[in-house]
Amino acid sequence: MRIDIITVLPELLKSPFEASILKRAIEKNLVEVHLHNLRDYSSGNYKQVDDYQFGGGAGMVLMVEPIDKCISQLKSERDYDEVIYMTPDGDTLNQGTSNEISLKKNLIILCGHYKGVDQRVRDLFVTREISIGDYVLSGGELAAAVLCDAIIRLLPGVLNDETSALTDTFQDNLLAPPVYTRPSNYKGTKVPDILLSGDFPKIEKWREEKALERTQEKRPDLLK
Ligand code: 6GU
Repeated sequence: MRIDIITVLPELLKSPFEASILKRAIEKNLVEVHLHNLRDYSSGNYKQVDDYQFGGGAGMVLMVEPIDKCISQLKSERDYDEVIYMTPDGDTLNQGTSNEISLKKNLIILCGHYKGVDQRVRDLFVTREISIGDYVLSGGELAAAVLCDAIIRLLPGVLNDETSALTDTFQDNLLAPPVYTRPSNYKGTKVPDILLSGDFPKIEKWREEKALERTQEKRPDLLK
């Protein structure tokens, strides 16, 4: 997979890809992530990428021309499966969408800022609009990092234990069951006996029951 991220704040997006699982995925060549500073595609001496909105009103709008230039440049180099625009009025990201996007080869992710982008960007270039929840962030960068994490960890070979993404919370519309590690008795609070029993069919059944119980209690909406 290759991900090209277009942003006015590339610095904000560097560190998530320089640590832990995402870093390792890049080092193993399972994914390439390229950051593009929108300002590099602006014309004129002032490197302008945003402007006031027609009709008046507070807040700046990202201009269509620099975004067109950047996307056109990328598209001249390879075919893209999706141009994803990160915006609070997009479709809310969930595990199903993450699974689907993780199967794509080349993605462009455009980070919104200020009041967003000129509507013509959305009409002309964007194939999918994604939000990460019903709250407003200062820009699409942190949301893009969330999306990238959600999809990259699903790529084959990224997680050490290949089965571990399959047992994630949400992967079967259930929350994950409780987990424990040593010590088996911490100041009198004990790990459930069944987990120490070595009876794996029974442990599996216990985990399924607990997952269902937890989902019923915390997220009954997932069971509908
Ligand atoms: Cl994708 N962008 C911004 N600016 N705020 C958000 C968001 C995206 N998703 C939730 N809030």
